[in-house]
Amino acid sequence: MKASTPGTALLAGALVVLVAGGVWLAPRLHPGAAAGDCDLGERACVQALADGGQLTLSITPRPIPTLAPLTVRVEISGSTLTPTAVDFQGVDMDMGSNRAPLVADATPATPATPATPARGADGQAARSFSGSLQIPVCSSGRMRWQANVRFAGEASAPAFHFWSGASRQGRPSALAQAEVAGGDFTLPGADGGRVRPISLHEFRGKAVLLYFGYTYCPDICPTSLTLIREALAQLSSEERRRVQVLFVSVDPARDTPEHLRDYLGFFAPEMIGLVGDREETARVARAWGAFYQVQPADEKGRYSVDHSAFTTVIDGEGRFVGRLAHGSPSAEIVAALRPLLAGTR
Ligand SMILES: [Cu+2]
Repeated sequence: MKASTPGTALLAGALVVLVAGGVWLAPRLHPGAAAGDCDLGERACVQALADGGQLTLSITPRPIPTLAPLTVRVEISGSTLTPTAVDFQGVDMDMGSNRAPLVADATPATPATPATPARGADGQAARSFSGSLQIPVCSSGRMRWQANVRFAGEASAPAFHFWSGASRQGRPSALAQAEVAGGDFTLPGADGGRVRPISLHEFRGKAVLLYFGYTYCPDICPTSLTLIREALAQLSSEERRRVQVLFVSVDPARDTPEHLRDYLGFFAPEMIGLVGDREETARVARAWGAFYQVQPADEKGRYSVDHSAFTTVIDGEGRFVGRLAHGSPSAEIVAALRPLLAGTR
């Protein structure tokens, strides 16, 4: 289609208005870039709005649970804007689109005391909205999220941030303990060019790092594997021979032993990938305290798998030693391995 000159001018004019409008809207709806510093995982966060109003967003329960529903609550006062939804996005990794639609809370009929309800700067009663959703997790460790409140008319407030999992201050110590049944297991894996059943007990005498993940994982697994690779590089060749990394796929529908071998070879050739059927995978994960949940596929059939992202440390007797939280620096991984390699435990 070819636009006439007046049509083009009109379009250009509309574009100028749109851009100018956007420029005008942007600073007005983004008055507090520092709002992102408020951690919703710790408290309710407040933002000033363009029209002098005030927006408060809170999430319960806290600490933010994993794989459990969240209730979000938006309170707005002194503003004509109407919030319609809160969009949640993973900051460290793309976890898809997660929207909590907001429904206006019923206005309290008669305030119990003359002082209520809360009033905004202009003296208008605060309106409140709530919704709930479940945010996916790919980590039992902390994971950064952002929340954007959307308004009718598609405008959205700047991002609020929060962390799921452990709080910002309380990062788990290097080796966390857990109630783990553990035990031997056997799953198909690629041993060089040959696929065969591989058992944990084959690695007696070695320190084992056991990780549950999947090769399509966009961010969390590669991060963990990179840190493990860095840790392995810090060991002497003698120490390194006595460490075995086992990567159990939580995505048996897509991962194969060969695919895992090629993927893991990128990080360290001695890592072994194991992939069983659904039941076997679930049994091993349960025994070692890992969890995962396959998410619904999008229209193109793509899906992600939420999963715990700690690394389990197992001693030379096949016993649980502890867990390294996701993102543990390589030095912490080495520190967890050294006592096992030295035979001091
Ligand atoms: Cu992953």
